Amino acid sequence: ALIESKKLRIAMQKSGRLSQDTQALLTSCGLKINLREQRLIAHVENMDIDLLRVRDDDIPGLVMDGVCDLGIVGENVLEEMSLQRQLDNESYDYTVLARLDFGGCRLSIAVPQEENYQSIQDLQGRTIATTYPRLLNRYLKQNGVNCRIVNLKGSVEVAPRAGLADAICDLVSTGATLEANGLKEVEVIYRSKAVLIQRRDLSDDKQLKLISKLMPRIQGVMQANE
Ligand code: PRT
Ligand code: ZN
Repeated sequence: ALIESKKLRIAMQKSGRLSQDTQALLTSCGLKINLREQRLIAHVENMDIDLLRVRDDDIPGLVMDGVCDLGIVGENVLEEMSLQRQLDNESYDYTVLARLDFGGCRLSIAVPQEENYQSIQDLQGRTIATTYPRLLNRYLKQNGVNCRIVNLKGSVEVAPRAGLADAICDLVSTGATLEANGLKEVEVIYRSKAVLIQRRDLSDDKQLKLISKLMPRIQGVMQANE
């Protein structure tokens, strides 16, 4: 068969903000990883595990479709994808095995600094640029606010200056990017960390046993980091 391997497949971000911490976590759990090559698949030398190194945006779908058994991804990306799949009537099943201690950030609405912002109601009828249209839409609905949402894949923070939007909804960690673009954070709509997820229909005994062996190690590594 094309997909004959019973190896446990873990999807992780290939290069980006989660890559190093993910790799460090797996290494601390005892996985001997050979990432020298810039390849899609990295074999774990001492366990029946393959690492699939992909864009973070692809990780939720790979797990929800059962193509990968585990995945490590930001809750922001995971939740946005779940909402999208729910709306599209596609499967969006997964189990969260652990909330990890890295990748922390918040998804926030920001407006130009000179704006006299009082409450979310001030955004009624305005235009907001974001990479997270469904998380934003859910928040606006919950607050009874109607906005026009402009979906941008990148450079969201320049949208107000470029005249594309009145406000933005983007990830924030230190706030330096907002500051540098003359914006101020006015609403936190979602708090995110990296999570370890498992596909719902995983039933292979060997794979389940391997996961049961890894989980206490992951908890142990996180406790040691506290
Ligand atoms: O190539 P690929 O698609 O895999 O990566 P990516 O560019 O889409 O994502 P990446 O590597 O930037 O981020 C991966 C994940 O890290 C995100 O989905 C979040 O879960 C988490 N994370 C944590 C962050 C940040 N902190 C963060 N600060 N992701 C992005 N940012 C960006 C933010 O978009 C803004 O541009 O950093 C800027 C703000 O940072 P501050 O410190 O200036 O506030
Ligand atoms: Zn991405």
